Amino acid sequence: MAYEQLIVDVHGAVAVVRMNNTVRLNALSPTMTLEMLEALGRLGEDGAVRAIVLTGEGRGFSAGADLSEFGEPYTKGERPILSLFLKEGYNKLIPLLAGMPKPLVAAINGVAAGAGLSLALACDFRIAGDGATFTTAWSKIGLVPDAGSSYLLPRTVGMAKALEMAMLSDRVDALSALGIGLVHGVVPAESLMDEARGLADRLARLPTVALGLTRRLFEEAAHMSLAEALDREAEVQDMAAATEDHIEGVLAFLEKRDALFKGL
Ligand code: T3D
Repeated sequence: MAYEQLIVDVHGAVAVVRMNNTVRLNALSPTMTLEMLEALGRLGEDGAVRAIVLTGEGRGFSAGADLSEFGEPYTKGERPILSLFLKEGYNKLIPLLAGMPKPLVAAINGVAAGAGLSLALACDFRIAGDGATFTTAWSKIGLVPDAGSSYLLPRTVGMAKALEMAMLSDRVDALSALGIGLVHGVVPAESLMDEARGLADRLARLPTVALGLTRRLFEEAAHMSLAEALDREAEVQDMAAATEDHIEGVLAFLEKRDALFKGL
């Protein structure tokens, strides 16, 4: 399917989704947000796709909300009700990513700002090119973190670093991002997509249902007591054990061969 501000390619079991609004560093316009909802919703349901890479075209990953439409109404003195857009846009997109039943890899090729940072945070893995930078950006325009960053950023880098990033909105370079646990790895820019695809290929060969359930379990356990988490693990383990991949994994171990997982 063709999109205006998104490029979607599927190679084998891996889909690569590229944000494509390069003159604005892939700022999240309403069009792009809607297209991402459509494309990622479809890829999430496509059983042949077992891992997804999210990246940006050009020199940005995503500069966050597209501010280009804000100037005219603000100059006229109009005051925005941003919650309306948030509820229809990011508040659907972020749960779609966070609840994806297959792994997501963010290949961060350039700046990730504001809601663009949130997109990366909602992925399971973040691999940065060595020129990538990160900024919360919100405080520079008098806003608070949204698109899930109030939740995801402290859980990723810890409260102290999250508050520093959110209040100062300084640009964090790729190696510093690695140092605070914001990204899983930093690679030369020219090999970023090979590295991200390589990781996605590896993830796509793993038992997809168990990976999706693992993410869900971690998310749910964050709000539970240990006793509740133990009960939930038992329930979810029944779901994982009902998959063909579980049987294959155990038989492969016993037969001393590599498992061939099908994502079923
Ligand atoms: O309802 C709602 O939408 C509220 C939701 C809010 C969620 C958010 O994400 S709020 C945060 C929004 N994002 C920002 O405030 C970031 C704004 N951009 C920047 O601070 C800088 O551009 C960057 C740090 C991201 C990158 O800096 P740099 O020096 O590498 O690039 P640049 O020259 O500033 O930008 C290049 C072009 O992209 C430039 O256009 P031009 O001058 O070449 O025609 C710039 O205006 C444009 N651009 C960058 N970010 C945005 C943008 N255009 C629209 N919206 C943007 N967010």
